Amino acid sequence: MTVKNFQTIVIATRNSGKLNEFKTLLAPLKNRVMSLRDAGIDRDIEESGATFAENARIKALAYSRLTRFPVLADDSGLEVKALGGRPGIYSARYADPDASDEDRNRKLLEELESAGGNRNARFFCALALAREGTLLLETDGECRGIIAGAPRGTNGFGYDPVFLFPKLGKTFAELTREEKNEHSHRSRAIRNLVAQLKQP
Ligand code: ITT
Repeated sequence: MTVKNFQTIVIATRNSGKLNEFKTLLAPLKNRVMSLRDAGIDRDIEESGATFAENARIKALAYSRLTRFPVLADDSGLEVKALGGRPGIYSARYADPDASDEDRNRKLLEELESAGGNRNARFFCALALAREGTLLLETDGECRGIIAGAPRGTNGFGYDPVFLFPKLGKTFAELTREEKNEHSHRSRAIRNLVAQLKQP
């Protein structure tokens, strides 16, 4: 199986920040990248798994039963050491359902302030590729960093303003799109996926 077998890939996410990153990261493959909306899918799938990998698999398999195109799903999030790995798989659901990214970042900084201790963290991304109810591939990628004292930067999405990437001395929200796409958990997971797709 090679990536050339897939003229079109549906990206199973409703998160526009993720979708934009996938479009850029998958551009070199020259496959057509469709969103769920492009594919006419409006159902939401419950993320009932206990790990990032399980949730990615659940989303990829469920959405792949609703289209004839292969489906790539991402489950990702931020794990903070001093918070015992939280928010982790609950990163999107940390704080109230109608909370904004800013609200979640504020809550994280406050919680970390009271927890004290070290501010080490990592972003993790699990990917699953499925076609018509069959799982084809799974990969993951991580990026280690430190939670900043206060939000910085306006690029990216989600927890990017509070995630300091020590190698560049900037938060992910201060990186250009190209810089984030070179180092992020998602780009590492995609590189792993492409490498597996290229295997004979
Ligand atoms: P889909 O399930 O539709 O893909 P979602 O936003 O609910 O969208 P997840 O359940 O995987 O996706 O939650 C991931 C959350 O983790 C996301 O909402 C962000 O808050 C955070 N996150 C993941 N990747 C991130 C990144 O690259 N930068 C900043 N925050 C990120």
